[in-house]
Amino acid sequence: MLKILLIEDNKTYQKAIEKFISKEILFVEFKIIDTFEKLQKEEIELYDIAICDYILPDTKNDEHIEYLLNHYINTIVLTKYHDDNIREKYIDLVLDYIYKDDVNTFRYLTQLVKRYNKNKNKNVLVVDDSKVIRKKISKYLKLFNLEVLEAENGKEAKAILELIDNVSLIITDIVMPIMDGFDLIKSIRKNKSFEELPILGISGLNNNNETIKILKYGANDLIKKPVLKEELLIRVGNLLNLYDFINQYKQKSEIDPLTKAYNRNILESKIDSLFHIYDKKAIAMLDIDFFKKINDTYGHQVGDEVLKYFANHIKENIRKNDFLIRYGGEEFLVFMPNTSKEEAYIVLYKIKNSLKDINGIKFTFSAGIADEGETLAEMIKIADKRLYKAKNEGRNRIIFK
Ligand code: GH3
Ligand code: MG
Ligand code: MG
Repeated sequence: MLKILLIEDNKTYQKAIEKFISKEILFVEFKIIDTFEKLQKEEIELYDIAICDYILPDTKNDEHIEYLLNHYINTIVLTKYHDDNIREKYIDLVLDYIYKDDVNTFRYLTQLVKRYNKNKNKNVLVVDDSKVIRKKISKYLKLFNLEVLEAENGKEAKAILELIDNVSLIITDIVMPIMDGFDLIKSIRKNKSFEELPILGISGLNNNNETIKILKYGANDLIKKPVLKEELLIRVGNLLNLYDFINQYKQKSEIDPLTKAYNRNILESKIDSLFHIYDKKAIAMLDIDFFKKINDTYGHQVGDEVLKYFANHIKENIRKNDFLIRYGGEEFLVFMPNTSKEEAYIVLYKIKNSLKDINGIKFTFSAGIADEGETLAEMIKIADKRLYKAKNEGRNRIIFK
């Protein structure tokens, strides 16, 4: 739940802001107040973020903004004044400074708050040999609700990436000792698991030819030094939005909508690389017996119910680290890391013996298990052969030899 403290005396603005933001964020709660006096009675630490008008009926200057900042709440200032001095004074301290112009104000504010909310627990890796610049960028990112990891050069950055698997963005300087930004970007892009990881290059280079190389080597975007806070946060927001979108899309494309098991796409995108990480692993292929008859007798919809039940039943009996994949119509593959075929047999035996009737329909399955094979394709082939053997020997059995 995102808790917003909205300090605004204009009723129209109050309503519009609440309406715009509530439309985009599902779990959001507003507390709306309209004077500095009321603000001083609030328990500010209860809120995640403050959106604050620059002028309130009971303030002379900007004492209410000072007050918010002294209470360490991330604050967005709204103002009618396009005043450079005010902006200069606050821009480094508040999350953002937004002019009240037209409806675009609400759109921008909503996008900002939405991004802020999604940034929670997201890691950004900041790579720069200058501690001063690292601290400056970190400060801005933390205002934006992001977690920050720091590295002094490309080599350190790579070590962190190997250790921490949920980095959402890399911001990297180019000229650094030991390993520079060019080599870091190239080496990240070489690694398949970081294919989509967004990279923002920061260039202090004067040479355009060199600067543009940052993008050619695979950075997604680029800013020039000195780093301007608003530019940084807007570009960071755009990159994170894109990354979220790709991940959501990817996730959807890897899940079978009927059974919620993974589909075959995950074999190539994930299982293949896991296969080479684990020394010991097993693959089981399970296929429902005479499934066509179930469809023919009871109809396709009932067949679907049987499939859903079967997938669910398998899922309930395998470990968290195992992967259930719908390999074909009524054929499922289970990838089991750190498991021998004998151990896999025990799991499948349990699945077989605890299988229940569904809508009064009795059914069985046949399975083949393998832990031999140098490649994923080879191991699948061996398991599949054994499944075929199980079918030929009369079905309703599990074969691992
Ligand atoms: P066997 O014991 O040899 O495996 O026989 P079987 O009838 O199970 O195998 P077969 O491959 O002949 O038939 C599989 C059937 O599964 C045919 C197909 O229409 C059905 N099927 C595939 N996908 C779905 C689905 O998503 N829903 C339903 N209801 N049926 C499906
Ligand atoms: Mg079948
Ligand atoms: Mg089949």
